[in-house]
Amino acid sequence: LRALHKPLPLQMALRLHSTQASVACRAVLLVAAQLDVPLEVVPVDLRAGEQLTPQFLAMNPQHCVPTLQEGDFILWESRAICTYLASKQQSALYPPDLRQRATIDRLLDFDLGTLHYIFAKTYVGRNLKFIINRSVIEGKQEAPHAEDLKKLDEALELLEKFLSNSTFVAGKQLSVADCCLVATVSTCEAVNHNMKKFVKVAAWLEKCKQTLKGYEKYNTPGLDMIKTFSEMQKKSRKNKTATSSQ
Ligand SMILES: N[C@@H](CCC(=O)N[C@@H](CS)C(=O)NCC(=O)O)C(=O)O
Repeated sequence: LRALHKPLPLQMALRLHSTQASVACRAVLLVAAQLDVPLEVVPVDLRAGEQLTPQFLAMNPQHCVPTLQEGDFILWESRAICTYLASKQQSALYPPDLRQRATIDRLLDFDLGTLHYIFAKTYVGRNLKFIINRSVIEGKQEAPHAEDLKKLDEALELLEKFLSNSTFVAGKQLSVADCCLVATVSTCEAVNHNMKKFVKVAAWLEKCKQTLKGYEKYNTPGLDMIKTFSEMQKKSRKNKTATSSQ
């Protein structure tokens, strides 16, 4: 069992197949930056379908980014990549203490299954086909549904509660869960979701923006792309409403 906790040498190059606008890719890049682990980023153009090429599918049949490549070891699912990198480095971002780990896992699962899930359903599309879904680019995206907006607020309200007496999402220490949730919550902000009532969330996000290494480099450019998509969608919906009422 002890061997499980031995740090593995980071000899092999770590390659990350990634797309800048992706929440999941930004989370991994933020974790790698906190760990000072160099990643060779291989950009994947999802709109051009680069994730559907035979080579990509041979590596990852689920055809998604981020995908980590370390020699012949391939790993996808951003949160699994984050915990793998932090464990490999024996980092306090994912400490060995079982209860601390379990708490961090709870927050990672909350992000995957609750917060990010409802964010994507609300703002990306009810069919959850991100970016490659041309309707996003062509502005054919439906406006957010009221019931989804309500569920997103409920998820943010839960995060507000989790932060009520803790500095970071899983306690006093920064963890991989903060990096993942920062990527999601900053994207809620980028699409102009009304965040005003979530005071603790706003304060935590601001603290993370100020303190996370590489925040500007790894999160901001993707957020800027999301802002542009979101504005395009809103404009196109407005134009459509104006045309149909003429
Ligand atoms: N749960 C996965 C989500 C991965 C995912 O859906 N990635 C999207 C971009 S955000 C993607 O690669 N879509 C392309 C496709 O599915 O073909 C994670 O956290 O890594």
